[in-house]
Amino acid sequence: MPTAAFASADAIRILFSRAMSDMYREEVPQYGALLRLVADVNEATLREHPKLRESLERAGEIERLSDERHGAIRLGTAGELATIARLFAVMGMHPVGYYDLSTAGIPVHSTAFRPIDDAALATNPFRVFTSLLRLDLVADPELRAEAAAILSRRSIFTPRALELTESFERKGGLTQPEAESFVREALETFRWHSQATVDRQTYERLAAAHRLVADVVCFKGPHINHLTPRTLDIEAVQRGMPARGIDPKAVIEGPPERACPILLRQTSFKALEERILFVGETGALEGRHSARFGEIEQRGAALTAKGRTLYDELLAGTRGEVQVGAAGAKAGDYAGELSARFAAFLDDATAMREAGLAWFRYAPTPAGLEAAAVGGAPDRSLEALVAAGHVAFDPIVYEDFLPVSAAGIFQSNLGTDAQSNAAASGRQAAFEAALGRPVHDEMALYAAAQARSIERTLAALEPTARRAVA
Ligand code: OOG
Ligand code: NI
Repeated sequence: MPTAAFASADAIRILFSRAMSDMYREEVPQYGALLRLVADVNEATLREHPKLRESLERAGEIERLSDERHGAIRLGTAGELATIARLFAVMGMHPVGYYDLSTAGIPVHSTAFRPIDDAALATNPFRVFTSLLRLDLVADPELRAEAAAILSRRSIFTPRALELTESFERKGGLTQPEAESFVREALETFRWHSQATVDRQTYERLAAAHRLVADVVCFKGPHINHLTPRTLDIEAVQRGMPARGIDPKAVIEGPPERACPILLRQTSFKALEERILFVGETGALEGRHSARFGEIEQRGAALTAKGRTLYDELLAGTRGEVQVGAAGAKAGDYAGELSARFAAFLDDATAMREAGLAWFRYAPTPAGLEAAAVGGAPDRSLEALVAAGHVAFDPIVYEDFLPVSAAGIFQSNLGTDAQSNAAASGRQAAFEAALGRPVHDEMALYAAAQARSIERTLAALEPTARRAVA
């Protein structure tokens, strides 16, 4: 049983997300420049769009916005995945969703660790997109065995981080000093190490199989490879990047610009060329590795299964028609085609709600509460209350990721913007076996959030007199 003596999971997550941001700003100075640009754009957007500000305020999104970010790591073994799940659990982050990147020719599968309940999300929605290398997709059996052997020799967690995680599991929490120590120790797993754990030939053989294989296998740990702030206007940030010395990738991933944003739009700046040192070499001979990059995102409405199917169809149609080439060739055609196709996706919250395309969070309006105080509306079904103006609704923010977008982000940072639609198949069962538990189904989480808000709203609009009697 958690007691008052324990730091809350939310508090630990806030500490960790800030510590991670500070570390990354030191490691990648451009990240600091990006944070400043995003803060400027968000401020201007809120000033110019009072309606947006109101809706974000109603949803409790304003407070979390400046602290909101996601990161990504790539792990090498099932054991690493199972253990990181335990560390994230200390911070109230749980695996949600399964992402199969192999369909885009990337040898990983992934989940997102994030908070899942409304209050935790509102407090701080820190997410980590976590991938597990699929060595089964390395064709050469000898190289596969060699990679597995190298990975089996590393330990990516500090002994103290493991000890504190065990203590959390045993006692149900960490005291404040333990929590602070946990954050410092857990951070070590995400740190960049410029010293490779292998010699140059090994690195090159692994990189030849796939650059991602080298990135995962040749280092001491799963360095955080980006941290992504959330912007309210991704077009403005994309346009503003060059003036601040940041070189963005060619196309914004995800849906096109809309009046009512849906899901997730993302863009990134190119990976840094890092100087690395191989085993057996001195500083005189340096290697080069690109691992870390910058990304921004704009979040919109979480879609229902019906909305998501339509999104997937429209996106696939666009990508079938225009394929963006290396170095962003045809990026303009792609954006045009995307907008044209998405004309078929209703762009208005009321219409999207009526068509069942998105999830919504309902709340009583002041008029509704007044009416309840004097006996309530005659018809208290949700739809009647919405029609009477007694209930307002706002889209529920999408808290997850998109596999096609993620593939685009991976690819642009492996040195190409060329889109790829290659195929292999996912192995969710194997992933969950490695994780040691099933991932949460994101659709079920959104459906539950909507249902809870309806329940609360209807309860709040019960006529006051009747509530007093009951
Ligand atoms: C993860 C890329 C995916 C996103 O925002 O979709 C991602 C990686 O490169 O490891 O972070
Ligand atoms: Ni990302």
